[in-house]
Amino acid sequence: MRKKRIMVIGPRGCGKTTLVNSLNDYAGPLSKTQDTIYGKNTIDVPSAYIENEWMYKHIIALAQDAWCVLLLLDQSRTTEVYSHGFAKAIRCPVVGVISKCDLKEENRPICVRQMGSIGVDEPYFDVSVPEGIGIDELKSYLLKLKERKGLK
Ligand SMILES: Nc1nc2c(ncn2[C@@H]2O[C@H](COP(=O)(O)OP(=O)(O)OP(=O)(O)O)[C@@H](O)[C@H]2O)c(=O)[nH]1
Ligand SMILES: [Mg+2]
Repeated sequence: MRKKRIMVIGPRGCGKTTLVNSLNDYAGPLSKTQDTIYGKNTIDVPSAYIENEWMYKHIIALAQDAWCVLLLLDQSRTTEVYSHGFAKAIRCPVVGVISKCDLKEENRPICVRQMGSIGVDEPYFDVSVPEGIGIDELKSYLLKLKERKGLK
């Protein structure tokens, strides 16, 4: 069986590749991600897949290669991009990540509300990779989740 990975989805520029690099212990340059990138532990999904509802089927298909999905919301920019209940269409666990938590703290309640409407259950992880916030908590949660799924 193909190795399962952590799939990362989210709106344009929300910090997917930054988070993916951290989950792969990789420090490299960033540029807009146009294609789906399979990393050591991760699948970095282009934002176009969630910005266009007709592309949702690609996310559902890619999720077959994932043991969990990190669904990102950008705390610095709260335009709604996911459709209502979207997370419920994904069969592996969906973990809510509020990225850029170092910016616009006043937007946190909006992000929490959006997570609920997308169908993501708590806990939500507030993360800022550049500021080193929340990443250790997220990693240890994922490790436990993986163990619980009998994957480790
Ligand atoms: N302040 C702040 N900036 C961040 C954070 N995470 C990422 N960034 C910055 O946001 C910009 C976009 O980050 P990326 O990781 O390329 O975002 P992405 O979601 O992969 O972008 P696309 O592939 O274009 O959709 C970069 O300039 C990052 O340095 C964060 O937590 N806080
Ligand atoms: Mg990217």
